[in-house]
Amino acid sequence: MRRSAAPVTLGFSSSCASVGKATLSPSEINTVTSAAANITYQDKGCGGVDRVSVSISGTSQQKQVDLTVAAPTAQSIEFVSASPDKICLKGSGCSASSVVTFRLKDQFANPVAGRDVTFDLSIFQTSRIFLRHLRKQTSLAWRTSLSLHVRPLRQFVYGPLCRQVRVPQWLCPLCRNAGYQCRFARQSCNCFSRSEFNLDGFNFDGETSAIRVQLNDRFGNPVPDGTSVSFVTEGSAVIPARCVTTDGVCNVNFVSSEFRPANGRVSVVAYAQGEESFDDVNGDNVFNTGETFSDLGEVFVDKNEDGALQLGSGEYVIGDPANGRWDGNTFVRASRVFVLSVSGAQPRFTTVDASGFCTNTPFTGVQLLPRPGVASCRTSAQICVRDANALADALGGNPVPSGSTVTVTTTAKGVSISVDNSPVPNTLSPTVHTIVASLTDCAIALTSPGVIDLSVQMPATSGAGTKYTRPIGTVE
Ligand SMILES: [Ca+2]
Ligand SMILES: [Ca+2]
Ligand SMILES: [Ca+2]
Ligand SMILES: [Ca+2]
Repeated sequence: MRRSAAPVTLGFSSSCASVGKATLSPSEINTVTSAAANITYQDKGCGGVDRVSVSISGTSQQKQVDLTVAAPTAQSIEFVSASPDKICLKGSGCSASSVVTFRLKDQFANPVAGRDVTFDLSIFQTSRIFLRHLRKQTSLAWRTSLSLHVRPLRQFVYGPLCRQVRVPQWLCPLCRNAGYQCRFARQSCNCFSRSEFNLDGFNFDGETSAIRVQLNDRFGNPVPDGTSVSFVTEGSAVIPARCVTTDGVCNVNFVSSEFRPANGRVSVVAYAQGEESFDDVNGDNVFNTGETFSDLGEVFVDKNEDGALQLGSGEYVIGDPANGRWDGNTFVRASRVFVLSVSGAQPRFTTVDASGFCTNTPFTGVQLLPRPGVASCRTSAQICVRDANALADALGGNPVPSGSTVTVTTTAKGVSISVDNSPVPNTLSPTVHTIVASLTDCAIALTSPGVIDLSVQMPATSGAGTKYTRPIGTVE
């Protein structure tokens, strides 16, 4: 530009500067008294050829120069979105694929278009999760996206694997929800365990039995953290009545209190959202028509322990009747019985049948007759110990509280006497105990006969616990 006779104002602009991909500094020079006007051009991801214009203010005088700017360097990749933001195994109740979008950025945080982006999912790619596109070019919107698919394969653990294989953070929220399954069908599941079966709870409030519930998915792996488990009890209380899992497990307590069923037997059911288990005959990890499955019906508290729902007796909790179809979104459940054992009254003693089971026949006494000689210097008898709750007989009766100790003594001389199965274990049934009388010296007869006393020491739930002693026979 020729030198001007008088000061003028020059304005500078460029295509890239107008969209923020370059700066011109200064963009205007007010007074030009020298032959040249200098400005600084700074690239901010322009790329290609940028036309820089200079014009004299108030005139139509204008000049352009084309500046070749090196293409921007992609410096970072930014996660934009995943839609949907959760993927599941096919048939697990949500989409099995998701479109994940990224933005490629240069050193000035400007989007970079027209570049190939390669995606890699490490071990997921060929086995468990795969990508529809391994390479895509960023679009004019400077974005690229890929489809992420879950392929159900054996032994795939979404959550834990996400952590194990160092999948980028953005993927982890996707890798949840493999469907829940607690293996109730074969009744072999340890989903619902409790620390005490027969609590000293009929006479005392606040006796607790710790409940532990574990939920596994169809691969036997923990369900996602935060899975909610609800409890409904026939009597006493489960505190809290709901818990959420961590590593597939949550814990609550069964606590003795009113209401107490007259027979002391309290059914508790735990339930959670889940799927019906199935026999995966073809090994593809999804349910296929023709595969056998557990067709779950309503969730109910089986108050009378008959294994069936009686709608009229308040057993119903939630859910629909069995429908003959496999359901991927229903309620899995497990139930257990807790016994509120009586410790405030004399236990009952009944006989034991030839198979070793308790009968309801009162124990009327036994004569133990140990005699010198190998065969007979030792003799035994069995007795059934049950709590004072006679109403429980129809259901097999109630045991005394776990932890109760059973002991025998005798006034006979020249003999020792013992009883087994003490302390009373966790059980839902009355306990069978074998009383053994052995001559002190197998070659020497009893010095004198005597009475056998059997004692049941109740647990020290409140104070020392009551000790009940009764004669049950003689050693002669
Ligand atoms: Ca299958
Ligand atoms: Ca069903
Ligand atoms: Ca029932
Ligand atoms: Ca009951």
